[in-house]
Amino acid sequence: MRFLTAGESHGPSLTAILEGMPAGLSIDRDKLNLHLARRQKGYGSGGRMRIEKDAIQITGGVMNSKTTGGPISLIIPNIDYGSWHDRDIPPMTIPRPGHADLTGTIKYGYSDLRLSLERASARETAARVAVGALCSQFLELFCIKIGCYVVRIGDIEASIPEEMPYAQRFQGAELDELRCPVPEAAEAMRILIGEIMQQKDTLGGIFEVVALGIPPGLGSHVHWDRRLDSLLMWSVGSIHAIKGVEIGPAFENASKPGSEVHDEIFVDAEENLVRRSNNAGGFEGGITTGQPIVIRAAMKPISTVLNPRRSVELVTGEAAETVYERSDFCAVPRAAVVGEAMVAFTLTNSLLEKTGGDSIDEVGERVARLRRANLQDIDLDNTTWRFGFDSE
Ligand code: EPS
Repeated sequence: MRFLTAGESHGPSLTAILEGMPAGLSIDRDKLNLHLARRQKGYGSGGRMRIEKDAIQITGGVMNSKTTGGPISLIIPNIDYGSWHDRDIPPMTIPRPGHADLTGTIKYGYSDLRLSLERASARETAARVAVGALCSQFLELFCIKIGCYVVRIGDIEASIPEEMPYAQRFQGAELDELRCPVPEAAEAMRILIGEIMQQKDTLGGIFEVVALGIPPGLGSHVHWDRRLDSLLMWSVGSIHAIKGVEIGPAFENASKPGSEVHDEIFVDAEENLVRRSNNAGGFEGGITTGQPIVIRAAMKPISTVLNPRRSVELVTGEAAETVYERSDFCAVPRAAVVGEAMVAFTLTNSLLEKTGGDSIDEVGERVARLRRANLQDIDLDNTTWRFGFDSE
């Protein structure tokens, strides 16, 4: 499977084309729109979110609410286009530190920095969420559920009790404007964002995306670009302003001895091979263990800071301060929903790579036959064997 997006932040629309979805998947457009609305929530957004009311138009690959197997084309109109179309706008000549204004202009030789801004803008993530929402409808057929929540904004950390079930975390996140499942922490985050808005500054943070019900055996240890944990890190790391991604508590694990990190293996009464911890975040050797997949991502503070930053006027070469651009103050809750979408796409792709299948029925039969982490599914010879290569 693959997908492309096209469109500028203030252009007529965003477009996504998703190729490789099997035929026969029922698509609920209202549910897709719900995912778009989830991405638009979140205290700390700027004025743009009051303008846009994202809604999907499906213009290819879905007929009578079912996928045909053809490329699926999704369009999300930009309502704000109306206020930009055919207007004369002042030149933008002072690059904002942290944004793609300068790097994009150096690379593409633009005549105005705004050309960088238009495509670099995180507005593009609406199209990714549309794709991810479609993939989630596919994964739900196989009882795979993905959710996300915020664990840090600035220096406020939500200490989520380890025993809090994921379902409760997801539910708590859906009910909170900051997508934080710990109410006291959410309140502190809200106050902090309020202060940062007053100070005309911005904040980043950390979110978690968790996938439940994943069968063991997706991904592979045999080659670098087939390790599913690294594919997930890539896909989440590709989201605007994401500068770090870890699988499980990877950075915390790095300071502990192995005896405290690796998830010991036990057999339960039904002969399932089970773990009592999940420090591996759902992966061993780049392959899913069947445990929840846990991905954590660090988002830098939004780079459009209302407080002027020192920069350079590129026409004169003089030192200059950045000028006001409308933007968000904190977008971590929204980035979490985008993270969920990227994980949904990457896992759908991985499941389809494992099963193949052109129609949902074919995929369903093959998913049902996947090996599980159960003694019955493991067929070891238990005899001495010759370690040999035919290299001479
Ligand atoms: C963005 C700047 C803001 C954000 C935008 C991303 O838009 P504007 O420049 O129009 O005020 O609101 O995000 C969205 C519009 C969105 O839908 O997420 C940027 O520069 O990245």
